[in-house]
Amino acid sequence: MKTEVGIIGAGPAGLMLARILQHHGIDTVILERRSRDYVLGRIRAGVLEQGTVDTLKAYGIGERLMQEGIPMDSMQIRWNGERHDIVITENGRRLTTYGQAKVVRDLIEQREADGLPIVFEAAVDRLEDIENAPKIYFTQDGETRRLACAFVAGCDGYRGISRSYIPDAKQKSFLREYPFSWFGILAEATPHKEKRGFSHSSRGLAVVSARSKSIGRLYLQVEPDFDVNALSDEEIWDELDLRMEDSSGQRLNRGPIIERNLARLRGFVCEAMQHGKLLIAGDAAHIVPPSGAKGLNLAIGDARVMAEALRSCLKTGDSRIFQEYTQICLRRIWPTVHWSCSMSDTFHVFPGQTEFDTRMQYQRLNHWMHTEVGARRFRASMLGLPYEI
Ligand code: FAS
Repeated sequence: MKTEVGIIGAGPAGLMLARILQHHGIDTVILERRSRDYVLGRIRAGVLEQGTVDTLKAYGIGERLMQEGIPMDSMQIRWNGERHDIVITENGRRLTTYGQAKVVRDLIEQREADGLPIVFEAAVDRLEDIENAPKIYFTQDGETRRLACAFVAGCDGYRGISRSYIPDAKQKSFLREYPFSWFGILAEATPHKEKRGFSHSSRGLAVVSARSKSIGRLYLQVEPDFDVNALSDEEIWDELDLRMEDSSGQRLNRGPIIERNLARLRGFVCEAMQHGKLLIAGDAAHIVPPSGAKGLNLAIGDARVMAEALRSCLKTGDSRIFQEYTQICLRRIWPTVHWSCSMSDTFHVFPGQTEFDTRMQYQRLNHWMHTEVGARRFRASMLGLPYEI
């Protein structure tokens, strides 16, 4: 097989990159190790920054997003049994709740409608000659096949293989593991208007959000290796109500829990995002704790820069953006990782945390909710940084 850009991974980064390159008339092949159903069934992110919404719309993937997306104009933050609201729209910019599974579905269905190749159940095993004439070797139906390309886009997530082909990736990688995980549930329960957002409680963080008008996405801070089947549905709702306690006395709307998963919390950045004709993007290069709801949004931001770097190389021979790819992406990655880690440091209860530590967390929450400069910082960070490209 031959193409201009070989893309490893059919997640948000790989699919968005392919869509933008298609717009510029650049051939791509996407190689995805999982099945189509598996990729479409993965429940992950859910909050889109305005920039992500605008990018999807700019490349013709906005129709269902406009119909089904739920605008999020304010957030509720709870701590010490009190609820505090903050408006998070600014100059027409806002957050939109629209599940990652729907973003991936829309991008895959559009690509298939355009008759463009996504090879599912094709696990990339190795890369060759990425300095000159890259070749991607992958296994499909037990056979090893080869894709020759001008450039390789490593969009294969945190556990993908592409980062390992960047010589200085190991020593330029920085990792922080948090001593807890997020136990996430999907529930057939209409999200309660007066009971949503983030809550800091002495029992640990809780997050209540919506995936649609009838499906709730809720999280509890748990031990790192928590057994997702340890609690009954009733016990989970009781724990969520305890942590979302405020003076209103209201409780969450309950319903059957249809999905349970566990996400480890870590912050990770690899400051080496390219080597030869290989560029990496998204979770292959960085991981943010989900507390900032930034993982998917950062992946889209990287895809925009990579698409422009490859377009200018392939269409005009100008390699300036290609050479600067890593630095341009890092200018958005580190501040976003910092914000997501600040949210994690503020809302979670850490092992051995003292009452003094808790009051420091209250102070930061107070600063964000009730000071002009703090609220501006909170709003700007939640809405996301502007794009350079
Ligand atoms: P992805 O991991 O989405 O995609 C990589 C793709 O590459 C996968 O489909 C994988 O199968 C494929 N692949 C890997 N190795 C391959 C190989 N050798 N050959 C071929 N294909 C290969 N982010 C938020 O913003 N908010 C959230 O609430 C949130 N919740 C999350 C919950 C969980 C459980 C997880 C795991 C992540 C969550 N995230 C969240 C982060 C998540 O949304 C990521 O940031 C996002 O998927 C990144 O997209 P990609 O970089 O495309 O990587």
